[in-house]
Amino acid sequence: MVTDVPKIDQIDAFILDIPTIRGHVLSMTTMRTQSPVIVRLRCSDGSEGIGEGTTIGGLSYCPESPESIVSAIETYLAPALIGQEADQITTAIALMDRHARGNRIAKSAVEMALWDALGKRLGASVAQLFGGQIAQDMPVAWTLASGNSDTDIAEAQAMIASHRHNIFKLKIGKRAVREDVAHVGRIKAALGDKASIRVDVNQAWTLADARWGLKGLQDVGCELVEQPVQARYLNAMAELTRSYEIAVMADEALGGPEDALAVASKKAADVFAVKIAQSGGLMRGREVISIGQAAGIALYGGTMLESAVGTAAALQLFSTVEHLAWGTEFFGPLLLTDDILTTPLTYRDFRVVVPDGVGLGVALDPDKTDFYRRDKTRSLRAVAGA
Ligand code: MUC
Ligand code: MG
Repeated sequence: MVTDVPKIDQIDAFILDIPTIRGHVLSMTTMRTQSPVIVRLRCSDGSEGIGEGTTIGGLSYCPESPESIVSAIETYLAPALIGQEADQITTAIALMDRHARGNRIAKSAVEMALWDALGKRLGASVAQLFGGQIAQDMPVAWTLASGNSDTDIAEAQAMIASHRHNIFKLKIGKRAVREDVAHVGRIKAALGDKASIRVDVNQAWTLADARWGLKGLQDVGCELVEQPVQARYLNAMAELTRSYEIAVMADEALGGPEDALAVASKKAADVFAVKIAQSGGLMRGREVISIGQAAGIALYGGTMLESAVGTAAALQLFSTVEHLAWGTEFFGPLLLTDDILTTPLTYRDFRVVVPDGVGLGVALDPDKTDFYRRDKTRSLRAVAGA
């Protein structure tokens, strides 16, 4: 008997524009809207998968934008994959790499949809496809980035009181180093031992700034500094890693397994912030995790401030990782004024819960996606043929 092998029939990508709950002030931009790209992939047997490719602040964070992600998928990745066997994800990854250099976030969004569809066909979660779920939930940090110390303190106190977060990442790097250190010190003094305080500089400092900064930050009780200098300055990262007690985390320096190997061999970080999109997909993200584990580098689940679809993918993958020493920051959906799932993800007791179910374990609410869709001429229902 010949069984029909499901083929990839259709791949659609569209941008949502969802307001954030407040301005999110980063060293390179202030976000007031997040624009996730949602991918919907349909297979010849009727099975479907969804994925997400999201970046931060237009083109200010990395070389991909929401518009470039859609364009790369529609113009290059989808034509390369239509007609291919939907189960052959490794082949699909190789084909995408052959047809397009870079464009990691676009590739990641398509790959995510392939894993979701495969899981649904097999009746398995994506965590099962990656070897099996170990964790049911995981610690989840919140980013304080209002731009004002008093507002940040009030926000953190409310989060602690409601048992939503007690790990806080402060976005710094926009002001002078001493002002930033004073800002972090005020927040740590107000919250005391009730909170873990970390900072993300998003590459804004020179090495000289960073020497002052790391010394000042560890003196005020900050536990970790993320990407203090430019991603390509691995020697500077290595100097900072060995010179101070405060942990140094690589984020923008990690664009996939090759970068992870370079950071590890230069001893340029104590911690990897592993992001699926920045790694180029779940498979590459898993490889970055393995390189970190092999090198004795601690792990942290990072975010591109994805909506709930990308966040669910991260929960599925990281639930298979044995030890996440620094927890996660999978709070993306909470930064948005609205959720796009039929059943939102669960945040409780300072943790985020891995969704149950097949594939990514989540479903899009078509009313919400229609409402937030930038190109409103085609609704999700029309795309789905429903
Ligand atoms: C980044 O650089 O880590 C993650 C959390 C947040 O607030 O911003 C992002 C990006
Ligand atoms: Mg970062």
